[in-house]
Amino acid sequence: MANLSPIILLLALFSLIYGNAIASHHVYRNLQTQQSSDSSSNQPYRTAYHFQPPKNWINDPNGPMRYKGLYHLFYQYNPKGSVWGNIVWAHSVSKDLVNWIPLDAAIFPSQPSDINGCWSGSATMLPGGKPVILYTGIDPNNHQVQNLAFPKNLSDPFLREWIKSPKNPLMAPTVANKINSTSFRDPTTAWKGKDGYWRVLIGNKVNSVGRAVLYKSKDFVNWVEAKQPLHSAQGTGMWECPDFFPVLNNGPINVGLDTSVDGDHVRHVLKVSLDDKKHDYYLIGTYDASQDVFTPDNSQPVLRYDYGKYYASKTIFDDGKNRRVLFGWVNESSSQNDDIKKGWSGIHTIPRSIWLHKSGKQLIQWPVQEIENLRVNPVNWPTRLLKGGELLQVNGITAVQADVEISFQVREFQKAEVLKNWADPQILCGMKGAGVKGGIGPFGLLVLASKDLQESTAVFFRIFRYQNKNLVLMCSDQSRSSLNKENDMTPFGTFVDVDPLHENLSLRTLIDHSVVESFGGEGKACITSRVYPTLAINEKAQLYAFNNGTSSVRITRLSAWSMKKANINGN
Ligand code: DQQ
Repeated sequence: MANLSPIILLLALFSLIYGNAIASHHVYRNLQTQQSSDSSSNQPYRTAYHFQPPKNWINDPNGPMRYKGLYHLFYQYNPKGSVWGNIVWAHSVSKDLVNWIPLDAAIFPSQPSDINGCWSGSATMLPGGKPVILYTGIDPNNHQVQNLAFPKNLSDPFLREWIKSPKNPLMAPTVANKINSTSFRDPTTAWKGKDGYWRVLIGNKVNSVGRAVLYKSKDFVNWVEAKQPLHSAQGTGMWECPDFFPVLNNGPINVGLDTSVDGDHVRHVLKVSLDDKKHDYYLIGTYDASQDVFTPDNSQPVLRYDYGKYYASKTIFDDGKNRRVLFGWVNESSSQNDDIKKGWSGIHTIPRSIWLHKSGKQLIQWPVQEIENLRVNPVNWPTRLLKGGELLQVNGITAVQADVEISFQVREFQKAEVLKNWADPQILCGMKGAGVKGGIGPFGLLVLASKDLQESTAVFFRIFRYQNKNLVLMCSDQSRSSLNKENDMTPFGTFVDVDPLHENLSLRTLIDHSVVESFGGEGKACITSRVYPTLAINEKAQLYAFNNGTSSVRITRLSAWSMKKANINGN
């Protein structure tokens, strides 16, 4: 019962405040060990438990792998500034996917085939547990080509030094293959067929047709393009950072498969990062290994990993815990000028376990269990009713750095607003923000809120009646997250495939200074937002549960924790 201090505001007051608005090696040595001046007073937006280097620009996660009990994360990094450019593979290692040890850059321009940049790629474990990396190099003509690198010393668990194949590039655009030299990048982890050939996908486009070009090799050095791409889709534009992996059909939750596993018990996932939209889409389908064709259940990519800010992700099979883990990049929503001023740009999400939902229709994502080791000072509420117009403060936690799980039982279904015509959920979230009173909902959390609610980010549900069914909308509405209107504060949203008549509606939100990572319906829908409050910073940030509908809902669970700082950069 402790820590439950209700502040009951009249709906009118709530609406008044909140409503209406809706090079050479030594150049790259020690590049990560220099600390930025990131004391929380002058850097309120640096995160405490999300992955980010001390300074400068980062983007895509590259070549994640597990080797000799250590997780390796490489990532696209600009050693010289906080905007994209001069791209190398920076490198960190971890025992638990939460705390990281920074190492020197692993791959940086050093041969003609990558002299203008070392772009994204993936690691593959060869027989005998030998890791190799395939990555895109930018050659002297600014052509995108694929290169191979392997560890200098396999007995070093840190895999500090990487040697490049003298045969690079191994795959290149030529007059004969007619591949567009500026749209040919981001090799996947390779998988091995029963015929003993390795296969790898390279992202590509021909006019507006996005393609996953397939290459095959017996020895990982000599690669031959297959007659047809594994898959392609009209009108989708360039496919960046493809990822292709098997998932267990109807298997236990949180169990993953090695990338080369195939069989009747398996379905396959093809993820593509659509350059035109800057979102990660995935298709679930059937892989015919004899023909090397992937037939998705839906012809066009419609499902997204994350309906907020999230891109260029990549998975690995974690053989230590028998699970598949997803890494992704979250860009800033602030202006480039602000990024230059703060001296850094970009973070990664908390790594997520990923598996196929029992319906077979979608994937489920959940933060890796290890992140729970950062939880301290739990606050638990007893079951209670949250009436229409009620706002309850969650006391007793560090609201700027928290992990919150809340579940709602919906009642009074007759009060649901009727949705006559299908609408884009993101647009619906923009039209019907947290301040727009509804029937059932909006209800959820106000995070990173200032004392007077001038600033807050609302993560919430709203239930509609559509074609005689209950339709659950989930929004992450940052339109009032900051008094600084130069940030991109477009609200995000998606529908969640949960039937609130028979199930409680759950929401988990990871709050970390400038990132709000939310998981609705036990991982059926994810939305990541970047926010830059001016008032709700550090100890001034507050957390509330709210209901701005006319119907009351029952909070069946609220558990919240302060989160300790992770050790990410040796600090
Ligand atoms: N980022 C890399 C490319 C990739 C893009 C360059 C996706 O390899 O296509 O930094 O964010």
